[in-house]
Amino acid sequence: MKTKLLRNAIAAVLFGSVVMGPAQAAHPDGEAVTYRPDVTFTLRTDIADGRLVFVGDKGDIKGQINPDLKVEEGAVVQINLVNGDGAIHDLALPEFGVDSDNISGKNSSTTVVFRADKNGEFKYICSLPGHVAAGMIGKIIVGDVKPEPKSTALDISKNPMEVGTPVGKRGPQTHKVNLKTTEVIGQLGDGSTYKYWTFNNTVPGPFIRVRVGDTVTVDMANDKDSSMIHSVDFHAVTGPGGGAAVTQAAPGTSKSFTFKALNPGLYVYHCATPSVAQHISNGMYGMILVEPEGGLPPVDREFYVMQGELYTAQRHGETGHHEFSREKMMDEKPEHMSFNGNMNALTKTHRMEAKVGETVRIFFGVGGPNATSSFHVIGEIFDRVYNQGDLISPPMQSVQTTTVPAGGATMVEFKTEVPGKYILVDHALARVEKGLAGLLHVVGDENHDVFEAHSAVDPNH
Ligand SMILES: [Cu+2]
Repeated sequence: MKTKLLRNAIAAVLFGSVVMGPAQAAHPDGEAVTYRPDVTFTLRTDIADGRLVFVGDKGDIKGQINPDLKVEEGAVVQINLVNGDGAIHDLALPEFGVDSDNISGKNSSTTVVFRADKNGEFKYICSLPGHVAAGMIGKIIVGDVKPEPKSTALDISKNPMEVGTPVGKRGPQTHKVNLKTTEVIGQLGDGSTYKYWTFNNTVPGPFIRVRVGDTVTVDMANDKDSSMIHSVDFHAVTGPGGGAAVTQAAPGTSKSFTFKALNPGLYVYHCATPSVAQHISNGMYGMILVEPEGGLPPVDREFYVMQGELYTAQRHGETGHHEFSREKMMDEKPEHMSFNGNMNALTKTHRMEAKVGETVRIFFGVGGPNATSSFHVIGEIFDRVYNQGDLISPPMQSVQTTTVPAGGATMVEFKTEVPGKYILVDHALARVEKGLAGLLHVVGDENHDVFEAHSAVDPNH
């Protein structure tokens, strides 16, 4: 039974009980849980002063013994339990009907998810005989929680609606692209910051849109307040370093070059100054679209979305300033993953919206520097995938998930049929818990021919 509850809880996190239903089995009286928890805690079992205890493992409760867990009423709460002492333990919240699997090996772990659907103080315990008496009991306090202070740092997140102007039927032209490289303290999540390195103060940098045959002059200025040399390598450029060989600019200096866009396609650009992986991770990437002759077919909505990773000494979810960790980068173990620069970019800050019946196009790229994305929109099927950003070959059709390599891109299109919230993810879904999610809100009339709910659709989903 416990195994079943755990499996249901995980399924609830990944898929939402709107789809999966069984999450309700874990708490028959409660509301369904949603795809992403509102708040996550990690507790580690330990022995302290001769007692068995839970110790906060991350974030604001780090190091506290049997910490108070404070959550808002109605929040979907995830608690991860890590076995720190090697004895058999579990995690139970009897007032919410929650009881995890038993875990016994040192560093084994389990997870429970539930909705804190009533106000008040409740207990969390280890339900093994004698363990409460030995000290494994703490409080969860539901209600009246002050929201995390909003960071006042610069919002570096890129607005996904800033996609430039379609080229249409015009002939070749010349363009000037101005890029300014900066190093700025930006908002990472609620109450946390990071020193981003950017093109034009956003992550990703500007979406550049030209036509095949166009001649483009890139003027790149490195801010005088920078501490690093920066540069730019366009994957759309045929020439030394994609431009990086002629744009290594010291702080306060500028570099320039001109190229002809020979191949249509959707291309990544990025800084290419050592350590290149660090410059990219810190935010120095963007995309350039080279439209084919005659332009792309018109659609109703276009969005610009890029995936990236941050490697920090501090753990994901901690408040305060986060600092780069070279060690974690070399191990390819990111703490944070995001669409469009930070944790809130496409879930809270920028609202991507389409109406039922509209055609949506997403220009999707991976800055990386390291992870390949399994790009997927939950509840939608890509009608067309311009695989690898290839705009010449006929697109793939009716695709669920498409792989996008680091330093690569794809263009996907689909028609919306049913209103709701559609979640953009990398289907390597552990990454959702590192911040990698975006929402597409589809508004309009129900379409019961295509989808009919037989229970209430969770408004938070
Ligand atoms: Cu750089």
